[in-house]
Amino acid sequence: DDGYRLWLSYRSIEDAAVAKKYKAALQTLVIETESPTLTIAQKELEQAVAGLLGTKLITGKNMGPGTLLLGTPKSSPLIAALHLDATLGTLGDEGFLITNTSVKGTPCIVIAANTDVGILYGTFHFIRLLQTQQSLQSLSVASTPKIKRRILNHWDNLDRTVERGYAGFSLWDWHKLPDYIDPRYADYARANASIGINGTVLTNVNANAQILTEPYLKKVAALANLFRPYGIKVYLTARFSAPVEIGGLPTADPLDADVRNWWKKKIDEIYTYIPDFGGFCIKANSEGQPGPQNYNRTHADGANLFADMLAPHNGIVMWRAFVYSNEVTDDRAKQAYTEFKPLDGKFKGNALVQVKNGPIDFQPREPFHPLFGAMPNTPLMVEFQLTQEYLGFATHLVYMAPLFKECLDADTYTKGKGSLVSKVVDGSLDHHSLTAIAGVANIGNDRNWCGHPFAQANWYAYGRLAWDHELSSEALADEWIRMTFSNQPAVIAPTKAMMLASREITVQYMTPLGLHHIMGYNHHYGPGPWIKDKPRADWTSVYYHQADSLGVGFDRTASGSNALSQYAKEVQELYGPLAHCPNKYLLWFHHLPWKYKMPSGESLWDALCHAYYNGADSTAWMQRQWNSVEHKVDEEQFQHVKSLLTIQHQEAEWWRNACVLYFQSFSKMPVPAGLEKPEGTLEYYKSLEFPFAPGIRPKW
Ligand code: BDP
Repeated sequence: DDGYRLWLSYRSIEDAAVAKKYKAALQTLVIETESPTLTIAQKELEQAVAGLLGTKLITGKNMGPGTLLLGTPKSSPLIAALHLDATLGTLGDEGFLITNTSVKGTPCIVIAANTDVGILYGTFHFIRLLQTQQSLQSLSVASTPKIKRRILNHWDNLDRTVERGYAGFSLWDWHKLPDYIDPRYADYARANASIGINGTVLTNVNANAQILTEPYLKKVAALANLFRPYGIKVYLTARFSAPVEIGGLPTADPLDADVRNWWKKKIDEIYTYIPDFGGFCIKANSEGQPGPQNYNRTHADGANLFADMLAPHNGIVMWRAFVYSNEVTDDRAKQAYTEFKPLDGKFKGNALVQVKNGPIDFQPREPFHPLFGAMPNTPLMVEFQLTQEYLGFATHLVYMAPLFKECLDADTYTKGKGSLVSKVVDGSLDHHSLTAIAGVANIGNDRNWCGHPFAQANWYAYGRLAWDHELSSEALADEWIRMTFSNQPAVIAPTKAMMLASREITVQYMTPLGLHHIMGYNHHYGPGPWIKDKPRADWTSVYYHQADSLGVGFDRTASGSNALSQYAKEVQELYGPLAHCPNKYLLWFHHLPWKYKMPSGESLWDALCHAYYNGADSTAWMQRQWNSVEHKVDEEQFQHVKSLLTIQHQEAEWWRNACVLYFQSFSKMPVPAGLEKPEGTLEYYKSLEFPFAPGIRPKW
């Protein structure tokens, strides 16, 4: 198994008793009407039954023994006769119902919804029940997504390189589109539909205006046509200066009449090719990208230009809040809030502000972004990064559901206790009906899509959480393991334990106790706490850890940058007083002496060392967990993961040694008793800097 089939591998069910029951229940598929979406559902069920049970599902219009009945009340008289309206009425456009019932005296399983796409989601849910070997008795599933737009952001360039992509080149073969439709596009769409993802931004946030030209729009339309029956809308990134670059105008000022007219025409044109085009995701005035501030206009002026032109077509604009400025010397963690908070209420109704989970940049651990809850009059969406830019690329095994959940479950307290980030994002806290979530894709044209076999779990968990953020990391790991590898308890238990611990372990060996942004320069791979003297202070590591002979950490309390003041009072109380601040955010909010006494009684220095050693040692534990499943999972997958875990273990020691030696050069304190001294010298680790990552792997 090369991993191509993802979690939809449909391996044959070994448990004979389960298979027997399933075979009896799944002989006939009844679909009374045809549509492209229903045909996809039909084919998927046929494929699943063939793979899981080795039998053929007969599709037709007549009920028989072992029938699965699919339909909407509108398209299926049999479904209409079941009078499911009360339940269906609460399920919206995408929700579904799965239940056991009987039709004209024949017992059957029904998947019903208000739309064909709802049926498709219900179908994938039903297949998941089979893959995870759930009982088909007393089925009663009614499910509807909590967030409306569940989107992947591809940072894919038109030359097929992928910014921060570690799984090959872009899936989008722009050169051969629109005439050649790679069969892989359909598999991409299937995978997304199976977890409820309903939108994809095809292009990099660092945008190229060429995508908005006619030849490219025809290519985009071909993808949109293919994705449509899977319930997936296509979105693009818009380069703010496009009116100048491809429109020949002297300015891109969002209030200039010619500029507005240019965008209006361009957007109208897009809708002639793609009538259900989703809209734009825009990065402006950030890291050198052009934006409204080039013309002394605000982010709201910029976003509203697009919102105005997209509104007649029901399109939306997702305006990113990832901004930090060269000229501003204030703490980078504060800048998005400083710029956006005053604009609350100034955005048009079809504009959302897209906010990264934390205030800096997708670090192994960050507290939630202070904008969540702070802009009640603006729909905010959260942006997670599935591609592991700061988490060891596609080489380290890091199951990210706990990271997503940590943010979603965080309490902003902006409307009292229980004002969770998830409630800001799903619109329930501030009563927004336009809701969205974005995940920066970890997908490329590697045969196994994501590079690391376990990176698929992050795509999976992201989609499932976008649908229902109340699902637990554990439940999602459980499902994914069963669907991807095996239903055997001897596989599930160690694999799940390894997955669930992996993010915390990674934090320990990379950035424990609230440290952040101390990785290699530019490529962001490997340790680089010594990085300094770069074009911007906030591109260095020393800016973030502030280590000196006295102590370490970024003081973000009132005695420092006071970034803490951007949070609600209750949050300030949690992280401000040292007595309350949890270890995980200690050095994020505080600069502390090396001898500071931790709650455990040990010194900060000792605690830091212990964290690094625990983290690195735990990667050996991960190896042991995985070794225990040998011969119980596919051999090719086993060997692949095993090799990557060996690299991860070596690199965890690399992180540990480099960071301990570096911080020791300030603390001047010994590595605590019982821990072996790091091998090599600090100079050696510094010499491992390389321009492209991953480069030479350290050997000691
Ligand atoms: C940073 C990446 C950079 C992205 C930027 C963004 O290093 O490549 O362009 O985020 O999100 O994490 O715009």
